[in-house]
Amino acid sequence: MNLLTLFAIGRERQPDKTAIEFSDMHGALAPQQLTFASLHEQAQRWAAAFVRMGVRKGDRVALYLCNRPEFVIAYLAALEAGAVMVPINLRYRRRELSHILGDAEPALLVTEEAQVPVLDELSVTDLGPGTRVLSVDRVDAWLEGANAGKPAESTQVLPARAEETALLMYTSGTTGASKGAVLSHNNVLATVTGLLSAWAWEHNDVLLLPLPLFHTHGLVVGLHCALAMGATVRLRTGFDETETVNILSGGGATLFFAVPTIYTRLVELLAGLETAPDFSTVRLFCSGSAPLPAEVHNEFERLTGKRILERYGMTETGMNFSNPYAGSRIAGTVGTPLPGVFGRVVDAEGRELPAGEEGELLLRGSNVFDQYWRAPEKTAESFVQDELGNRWFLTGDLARVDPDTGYMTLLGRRHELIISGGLNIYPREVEEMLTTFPGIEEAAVVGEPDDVWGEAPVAYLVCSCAVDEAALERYCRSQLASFKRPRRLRFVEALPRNAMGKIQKHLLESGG
Ligand code: MLC
Ligand code: AMP
Repeated sequence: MNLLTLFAIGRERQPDKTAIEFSDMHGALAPQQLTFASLHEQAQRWAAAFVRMGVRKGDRVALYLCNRPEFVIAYLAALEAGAVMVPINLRYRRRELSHILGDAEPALLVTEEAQVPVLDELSVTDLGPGTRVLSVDRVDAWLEGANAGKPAESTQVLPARAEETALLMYTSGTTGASKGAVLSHNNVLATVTGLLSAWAWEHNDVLLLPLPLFHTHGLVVGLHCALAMGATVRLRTGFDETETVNILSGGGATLFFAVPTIYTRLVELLAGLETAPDFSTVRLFCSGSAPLPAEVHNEFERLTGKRILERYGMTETGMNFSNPYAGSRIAGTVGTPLPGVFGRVVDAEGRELPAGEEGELLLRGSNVFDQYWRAPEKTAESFVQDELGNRWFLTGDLARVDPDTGYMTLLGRRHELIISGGLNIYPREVEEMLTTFPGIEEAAVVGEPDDVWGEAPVAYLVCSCAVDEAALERYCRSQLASFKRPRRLRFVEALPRNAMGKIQKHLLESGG
């Protein structure tokens, strides 16, 4: 079994049914509807072209695309060609792109015309000599060129084995540079099959998906489950409050998956309406990727009568824990392990702790990735073996299991990490960038609570001369994805340090 064989089950159930219904909230791209059969047929044509362009088994195919049907076609085509798909966050700028492209060395970078200005900033060395760039907006030209007059049998590729790599997904690293999590077909299949049963997916489900396909939440939890089940995805380029409420109250979706920031914004909108919209045809609202505040959880239920199901996942592991589909969904918890996932909470010495005590969460199961791409040391640091020889992944998440309910609560992170609107920001990366700006001698970035984003990065700066804040903001925007730039700057004489000289960030976080 590989991902394509799983998707074939969904497709063959009703080939003429709509797989993807797409519309662009910005109006730049035309609306589209694609059946399962036509999605498959196009993916095969693209795959043949990829192979003829030289893509070989195990090669990387990077996608730098917004949510659009061509993302799905290119992804399936990459798998059909035996390649590994590398999704890239569309908000990444030159520095972040150049790191990923240099590390993954993709044979193809599939992109779109709207990204040309960003890609134009890349030099030949950023791109690498072996990377060919294709625009999905010029598909006819390269499909014709690649497929002209060549026999179809030359493009046959052996089906992937379950242990072969399907995805290389970059996650921000504690050291500043992002690292690629190598996910096999088997890893992703474990999450998908676990979720299909845990959340009672049905083939007549319709999922409204505003989340980006370049992260696990949109890609694996959303798209993969729908393709496997033969359910329809209403794919959007982003989140629009009004359209979302209209679709959900108009019977246009049975499932809605989102990050807490989206629920916060929905609650704000719903609270201002005179009559509450009727969401009775939506059978499941899910939240994940960041902590859902209990207040938002309860307020959403008060306004809609629907209780959100919160679950917990990671790029490296897919989905791990979930509140129950049938049963009590407890605010502030992520529920119990999904089928086939094992978790244990350990102390600083790695000893397993009883329920009720707080420690780091370790995970194992078929869903857990095997290694970071070309980073054996990072991989070695990220796993420990128990007395039975089982290999456990150190999640870095601090957790406690309730002794009565068995539900887990996440309490924070062992490493510094800011989660803003479901997107990860590692302070170290932002600090390193800030100190390359003239006049900034030292920088410390901390997360501060934010009503909408959950957390927002704030920079404490020690400067040798006056810094032009507007110029610094422009610099940040040119160097970093915009969501990572500090929302506030605080100029200080010195950063608080302990006797060892280590910056004491907790003093900054409390406003020191
Ligand atoms: C956008 N902006 C953000 C931001 N998203 N700022 C901080 N944090 C964010 N997350 C900023 C932009 O930089 C821009 O700033 C302004 O907001 C408007 O941008 P936009 O593109 O119009 O924003 P919007 O469409 O409203 O996006 C909000 C959002 C989006 C919540 C829909 O952030 C989002 O899709 N988040 C989810 C990401 C996700 O899928 N994470 C899952 C990772 S997987 P300016 O100044 O330029 O105007 C994972 C594992 C698991 O974590 O368990 O799922
Ligand atoms: P990423 O590296 O982008 O995949 O983010 C994974 C991290 O998101 C996890 O390690 C958690 O810290 C966090 N996360 C995911 N889901 C939840 C949740 N429901 N509650 C709190 N944190 C979460």
